[in-house]
Amino acid sequence: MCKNWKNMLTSKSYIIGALIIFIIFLIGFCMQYSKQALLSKQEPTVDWSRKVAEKGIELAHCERKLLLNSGNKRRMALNVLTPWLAPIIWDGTFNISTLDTQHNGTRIGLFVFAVKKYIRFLLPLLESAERYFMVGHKVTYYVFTDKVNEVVKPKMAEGRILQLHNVIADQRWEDVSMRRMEILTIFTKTQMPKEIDYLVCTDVDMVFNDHVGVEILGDLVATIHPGYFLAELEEFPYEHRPISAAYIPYGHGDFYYMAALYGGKVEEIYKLSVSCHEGIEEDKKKNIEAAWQEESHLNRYLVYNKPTKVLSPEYIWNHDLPNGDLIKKRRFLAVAKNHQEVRN
Ligand code: 5GW
Ligand code: MN
Repeated sequence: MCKNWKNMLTSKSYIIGALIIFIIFLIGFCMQYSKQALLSKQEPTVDWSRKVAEKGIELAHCERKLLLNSGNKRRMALNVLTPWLAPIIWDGTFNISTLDTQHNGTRIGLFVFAVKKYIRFLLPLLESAERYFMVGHKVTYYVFTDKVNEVVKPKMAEGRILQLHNVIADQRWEDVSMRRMEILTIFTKTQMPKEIDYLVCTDVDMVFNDHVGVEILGDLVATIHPGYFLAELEEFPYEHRPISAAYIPYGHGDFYYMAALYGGKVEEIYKLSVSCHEGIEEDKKKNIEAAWQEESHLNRYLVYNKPTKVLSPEYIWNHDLPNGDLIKKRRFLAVAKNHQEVRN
């Protein structure tokens, strides 16, 4: 009896134990389920493409930080601030809707030269600008060409204007490229101050390939040359001959800027173009020409008149360049061209 009772007790306690465990499981399951149901009510869907994009931005920052901290290479361009505390614009460093609101009503000009065979690059540039450049803002395209009658107007959004201006076609390409500075000195003094707040100057053999908006606006803005963003100061192709007005002594300078994209307030571009044009004329009188024509003069100006904003190589890229893994967004691309064919 005593044994039986003992047996009964053990089997009973087994049943009770199992029951308790089952109840605990049941409570646990219910809690989990209700939590999930609650959560799914608060957060209906997760935008994974956005999450992935955010991770991409984080990763790009981490990669840049790692590179910044590693080795003895000069990697200033990977930073998000210059030593004079101007922002270097990389993806993820700005909130475009905040900036768009700040720039409500801002009038922006795009200055571009398309003479001789380079007229073929104009329509693709303008069409891509309609997709990506300052979308939603007031834009005036200032196109300078020797072939006004051949220009095909792209389909343009409201608030966007195309202005065509006649310009003579210089024989030498170096002169074509440099004449842009002379034309800028005239238009930034007379016409543009009445029509626009900021001017963006670009090459024509380019296409917009991703967002380029008001984040690039500032008093004086220049773009880091994508071929030299990891280069040492000594490697920059500045003009180093003291005889040239574009002279930059060894050891001076910060970045090598590319003349295919720069901009700023109209009055700042007036000052810049006057200085560069005067330098070009001084050199001409001495029968010399700077290493990279107006780009050399532009670089000289920017070494001694620091830009207030610097654009990362996201803003000028070329498919062939090395270290492209560091450039997640390719916003403005150089068009591949047959140099021999377009220049003759
Ligand atoms: C440029 C070089 C050789 C022969 C002709 C030209 C040229 C330049 C031209 O015939 N027509 C013309 O409008 N240009 C303007 O100068 C374009 O806006 C062009 O984008 C800019 C700079 O010349 P690029 O683009 O050939 O210079 P890289 O450094 O981009 O090759
Ligand atoms: Mn070009």
